[in-house]
Amino acid sequence: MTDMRNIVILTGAGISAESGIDTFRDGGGLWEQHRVEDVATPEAFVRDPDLVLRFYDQRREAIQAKQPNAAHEAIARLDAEWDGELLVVTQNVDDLHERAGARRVLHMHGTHLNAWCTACDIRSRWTGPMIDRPPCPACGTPALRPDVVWFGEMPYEMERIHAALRQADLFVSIGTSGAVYPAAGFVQDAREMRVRTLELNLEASMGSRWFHQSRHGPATQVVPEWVA
Ligand code: BJW
Repeated sequence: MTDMRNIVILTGAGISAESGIDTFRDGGGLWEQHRVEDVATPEAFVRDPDLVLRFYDQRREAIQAKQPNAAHEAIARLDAEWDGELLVVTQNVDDLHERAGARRVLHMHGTHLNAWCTACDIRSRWTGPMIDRPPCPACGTPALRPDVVWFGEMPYEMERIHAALRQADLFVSIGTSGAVYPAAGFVQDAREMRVRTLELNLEASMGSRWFHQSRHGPATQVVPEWVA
């Protein structure tokens, strides 16, 4: 990495898999237990809010019991030591990057630690359940939803992500299937901007062919090896 100064790292569910958090599309993953249209779209929330809130309450509780793994720790180390620009763009709603100590983290699909009030549009820290329709801490209306990005909604901070990609020398994608846009398109965006690209994933992903280089293996192995 000697000739690299500015790095953008994209992470997906695979980086948290070895912490015991289910991925979405692997065998036994979340979408085998729930149809995506039933739990991860705004239409689903209108149709059956109890089902959606229960799904996210369970995941929020499960995530809080998990710990960062060696891959999160390696990225946190890199973040602390890297004096060039670095941005970790995570699709994950868990906070394992932050709990490992990473500082430069952007949650493009939101975070399980926030509630978003659909009445007053204020986001607030929220670690408890939402199924009992608690009032919004800002306006008092019982209209909270998880502050996560569902299909058909605009991911967060796209301008900041593209600005970081434009400045980048290296784009690294870790533990994501390349099935969900716009994140799946970042590698092509990076290539168009002549940014070097590297994929670290358990196995070949839908996007593998776009990367200059791919290294396959569990994140707890390949990420610390790459950072070292
Ligand atoms: C390991 C490992 C180990 C395992 N070590 N690796 C056609 C029709 C309809 C819509 C579209 C369409 N074409 C495109 C779209 C848009 C749509 C989309 O992409 N759909 C696709 C399904 C085709 N995208 C959107 O709607 C997005 N918004 C958007 O585009 O806005 C534009 C817009 C314009 C104008 C008006 C309005 C909007 C929003 C996408 C939101 C995604 N949300 C979710 C849920 C978030 C909340 C939650 O967590 O519940 O985000 S879905 C889910 O998928 C979650 C993830 O962040 C995301 C990506 O999943 P990820 O991380 O890649 O996980 P997996 O399971 O897929 O892969 C895991 C990988 O890890 C695998 O490769 C394993 O091999 C690997 N792995 N163990 C290393 N130990």
